[in-house]
Amino acid sequence: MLKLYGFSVSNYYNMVKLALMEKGLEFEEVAFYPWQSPQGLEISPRGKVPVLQVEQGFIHETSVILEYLEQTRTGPALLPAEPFQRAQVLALAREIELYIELPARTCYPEAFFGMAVAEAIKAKARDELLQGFASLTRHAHFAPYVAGDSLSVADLYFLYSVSLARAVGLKLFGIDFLDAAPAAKALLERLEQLPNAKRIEADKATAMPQFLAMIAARK
Ligand SMILES: N[C@@H](CCC(=O)N[C@@H](CS)C(=O)NCC(=O)O)C(=O)O
Repeated sequence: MLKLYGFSVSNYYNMVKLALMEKGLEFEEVAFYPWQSPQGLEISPRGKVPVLQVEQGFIHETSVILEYLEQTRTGPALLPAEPFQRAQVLALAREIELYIELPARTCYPEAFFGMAVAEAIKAKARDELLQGFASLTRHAHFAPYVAGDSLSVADLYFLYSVSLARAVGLKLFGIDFLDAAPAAKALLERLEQLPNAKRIEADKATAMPQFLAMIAARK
């Protein structure tokens, strides 16, 4: 059986978890904090989650895991089979990761974990996020999903990255990055209501206290 290694507070972990659930695949969750041991770093060289264990071994990097699942497993498709259409969806997912997730992530310590982030880092993140959201609203379809009429890998990134980046905007900059994008706001609300997304959110809420204690111990 597939095994998903990581922790429920991780937004990247939850992207893969939602893909597995939406595809109706059986999988087991394995609590995993790769930075804690040399064995962890053998499975995940950069110490990140998620990692997927399959028959032949381990696969790390969310985008790679998602493509692997698409190529090897059954269930509702989260990527088009046609190469050009597939590239369009993957480009949207990549844009969300590079231009929204990564700048927002530099502010997570202050937005979510009670630690201060340097003003220069916050200013850079704010600027990049404004551009990232402008780019997303120019390129995404929101009709009704990010890439068109069906749920795709781009929606997984959208749900789990944009929600956090939006919270960063509201908490640190007093900006709602989705203010100019009502269709995007509506999609976020709809995705949050997916039964599987609600289960994932509940698992995250359960895991949060232990995670915060671990962060405090690492400080
Ligand atoms: N490029 C990685 C990024 C994954 C990532 O950043 N995971 C975070 C949790 S959301 C993590 O493992 N952080 C641990 C750390 O950086 O020490 C992917 O796509 O899977």
